[in-house]
Amino acid sequence: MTDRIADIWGVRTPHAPQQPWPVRVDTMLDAGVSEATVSWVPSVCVLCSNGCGCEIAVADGRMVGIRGRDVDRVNHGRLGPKGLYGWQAANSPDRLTRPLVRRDGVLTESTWDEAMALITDTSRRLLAESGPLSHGFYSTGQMFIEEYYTLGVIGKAGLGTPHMDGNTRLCTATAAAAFKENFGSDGQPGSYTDLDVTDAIFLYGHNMAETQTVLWARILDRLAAPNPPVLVCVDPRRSNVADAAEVHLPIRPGTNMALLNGLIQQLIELDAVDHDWVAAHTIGYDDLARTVAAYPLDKVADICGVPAADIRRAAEIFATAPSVMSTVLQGVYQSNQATASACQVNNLHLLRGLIGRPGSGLLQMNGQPTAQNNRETGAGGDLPGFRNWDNPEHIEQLARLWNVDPLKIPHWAESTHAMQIFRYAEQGSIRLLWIVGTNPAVSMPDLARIRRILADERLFVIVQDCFPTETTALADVVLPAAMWGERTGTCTNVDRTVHLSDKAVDPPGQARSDLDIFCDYAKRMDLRDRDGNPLIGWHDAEGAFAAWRECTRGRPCDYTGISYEQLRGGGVQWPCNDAHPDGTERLYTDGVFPTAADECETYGHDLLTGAGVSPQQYALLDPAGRAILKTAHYQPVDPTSGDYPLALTTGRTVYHFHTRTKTGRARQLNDAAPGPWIEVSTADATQLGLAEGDLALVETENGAVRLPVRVGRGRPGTVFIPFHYGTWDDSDELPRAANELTDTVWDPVSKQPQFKLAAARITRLGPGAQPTPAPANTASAPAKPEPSLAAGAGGPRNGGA
Ligand SMILES: Nc1nc2c(c(=O)[nH]1)N[C@H]1C(S)=C(S)[C@@H](COP(=O)(O)OP(=O)(O)OC[C@H]3O[C@@H](n4cnc5c(=O)[nH]c(N)nc54)[C@H](O)[C@@H]3O)O[C@H]1N2
Ligand SMILES: Nc1nc2c(c(=O)[nH]1)N[C@H]1C(S)=C(S)[C@@H](COP(=O)(O)OP(=O)(O)OC[C@H]3O[C@@H](n4cnc5c(=O)[nH]c(N)nc54)[C@H](O)[C@@H]3O)O[C@H]1N2
Ligand code: SF4
Ligand SMILES: [Mo]
Repeated sequence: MTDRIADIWGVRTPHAPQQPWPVRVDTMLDAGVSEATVSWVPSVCVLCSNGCGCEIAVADGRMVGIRGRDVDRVNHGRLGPKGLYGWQAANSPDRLTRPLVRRDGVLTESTWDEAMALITDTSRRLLAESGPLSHGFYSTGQMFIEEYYTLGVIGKAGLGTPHMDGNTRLCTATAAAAFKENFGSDGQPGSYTDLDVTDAIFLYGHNMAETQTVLWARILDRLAAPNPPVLVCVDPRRSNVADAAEVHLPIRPGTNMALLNGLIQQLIELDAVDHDWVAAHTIGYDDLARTVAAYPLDKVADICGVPAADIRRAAEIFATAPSVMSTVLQGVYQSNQATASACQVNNLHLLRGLIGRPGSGLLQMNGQPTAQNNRETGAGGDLPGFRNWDNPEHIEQLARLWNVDPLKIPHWAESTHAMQIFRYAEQGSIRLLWIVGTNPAVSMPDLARIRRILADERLFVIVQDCFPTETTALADVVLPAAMWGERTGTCTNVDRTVHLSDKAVDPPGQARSDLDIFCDYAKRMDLRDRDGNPLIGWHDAEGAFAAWRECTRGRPCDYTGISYEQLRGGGVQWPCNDAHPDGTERLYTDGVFPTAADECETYGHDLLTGAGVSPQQYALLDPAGRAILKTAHYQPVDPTSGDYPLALTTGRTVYHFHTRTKTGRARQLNDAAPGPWIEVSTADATQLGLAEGDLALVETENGAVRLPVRVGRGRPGTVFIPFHYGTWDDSDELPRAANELTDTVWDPVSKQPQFKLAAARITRLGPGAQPTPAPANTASAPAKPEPSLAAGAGGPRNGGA
């Protein structure tokens, strides 16, 4: 194998439109292990939403390697750096192997019986004292369908608490919200195969080169062949995506909405609207046209801080390309006016009817491997099967399915979003908080506050994880969870491809699967249905999957035709049912959307204020299968303020996944990006007297961190910090997490926090002792290549496997 730390996307296998993407099988095995002597277990990589099919190499009951699955529709055998190296974390010696219980202030090894008894005693006492509103669940985008669905039924039909959400709120709540607002329901319309034939690709706030590396390889392979697509990149950073783009719009952070309203205005001015299609398949055109008329080119260029000619060129590409794919991610979802902006990308496609056709569609990207499933199954803020909180018939359907009183299902209001769950915990009304598969003590905004909430004596905190983390350190009970590869389950990637991940090895020590833990809780709590039968009537993954399938019958995400057996042959796209036994490549091919009042997942919201549309108002609107064009005016935010003159954005580097509980334990990945940094533009560096490698103090109103400086290629006035680095492996514990700095602010519609906007200032502390540990081959590349920086990613200390 080549050094896939240095060579992030692997060798090019060019492919022209209409030709299948060639197969290239990427393999990584432990030193001394040969392919011939291992057994291979089918699985799917869970280190991002791309969902690359893979096989886990097993020898002597241990995971010893991985390879991409050649037959899989998602990756045709490829894996990226995280997929190739990240699995090694499973074998890390510091896995959690026993439940821990806090005694006299100290987390102490315990037994499952003792830990579960403590949990159920506390749970029963709080239910008796103050009812289900005392319980909150904060889960993840990284479990399997079977686990989410079980958790959702426990919370919604067993306990009856509305306080359930996932870290998916931080991740892709906006993707779901935008689909619901425009199309009536969540559900990704497009397919990855669209990228194989499309003429133009627009990437909005999406650094795909680092965050979905295999999908980016698919695009690079088109760029290396005849008739490549034209790329447009909207991102304040100079990423590898920006480098490959024909047009790069490095807009001022927070101005997406102005840009998108401007692009729509241009589209209308260029007379590129397909008026027949719009009349037949949408409502709301006149309002939209009236609103965007206020966004002429020069005004938008001024707001966004990019040349008018470049915006015009981007609009012309969108207006004239025979087919267009758009992708949207955190530069939109975690920025100003998240849902409103994401909706404008949907609108652009609707205006030209570029949806549901080969080469034309949308990826309102997911981030986490199974974020989609949290949204589908109802473990978070949504009802299972994309059902509508405000539709009594949808609640009835669930009550019948679960055989419980409809009043048990807490549907008097939309369920509580993550930021509000933490607020209730802070105020003391939530007194039991069960955290599963997420590390909020690093990943939530304003960490000083989050630590204070979790450490409060009044709050009983359960944390279910595979590793010790900054969050387990604050728990009252820690439950050791089986990892990927140590249990069976299914998940769905961003183009609706469902994969099965089979159990390859046993979990270490006493660790148990999340599914087993939830079933055990339900049993010990004696949760029952209306007839006195156990509420959770299944005991293993396949049983849970069968129950989930029934829940999806007749819904947009119909899984009824999918079996484990079928999935062992490779991924299948939902809906898959009697009518579509092999799955469905694209949604909305007939231009009919799930907006009918009895079908839709929401009646919608005002995009500026988040105020809900009532059932009566929706009935008057009566979209009846037509998509809804909706917009709002740009609301200016100033991401800077007097004492804090810089706009701080945060995000990712290619070599790490989130809070690094996995990638930080894989030697190759950790060596490639061993510590955090702050990226400063050349102009700002000059003004502040900062040089590459200096140590700087970065402050916002919320906190301060000390970081080495990378003089990079970003937009003047904007600085960037990767958010991966907490403190678990940091001996001197300097405050260094990006979220020490971020604000508690969220989008009014999707309730997704704004991680991409904080006002900051930087002060030089002095020269640093070491070179800045930022990779030199990605968006964090230095403005001036220096030989001393060759030791960045791919350098001598980072030799591949
Ligand atoms: N290597 C790696 N890959 C991952 C992950 C990971 O942790 N590491 N995590 C996965 C997950 S859960 C997610 S959600 C995705 C996230 O994937 P991305 O969204 O691609 O990643 P980010 O780095 O968070 O943000 C993308 C870009 O948004 C830009 N941005 C900031 N503010 C604005 C703005 O106002 N407007 C615009 N247009 N752009 C702006 C930033 O400059 C940044 O380059 O990645 C997934 N893949
Ligand atoms: N400043 C800033 N903050 C951000 C972001 C940003 O761009 N900037 N991005 C946000 C986004 S998009 C996301 S998705 C979040 C991610 O934030 P987190 O969810 O906190 O990140 P992870 O490190 O993935 O945490 C997952 C935890 O689950 C554990 N785990 C993994 N697999 C399993 C499993 O199967 N079972 C159980 N029980 N545990 C498991 C891991 O060990 C880890 O501790 O961060 C958000 N925070
Ligand atoms: S692109 Fe995502 S799913 Fe594929 S190997 Fe990389 S991390 Fe895994
Ligand atoms: Mo995410």
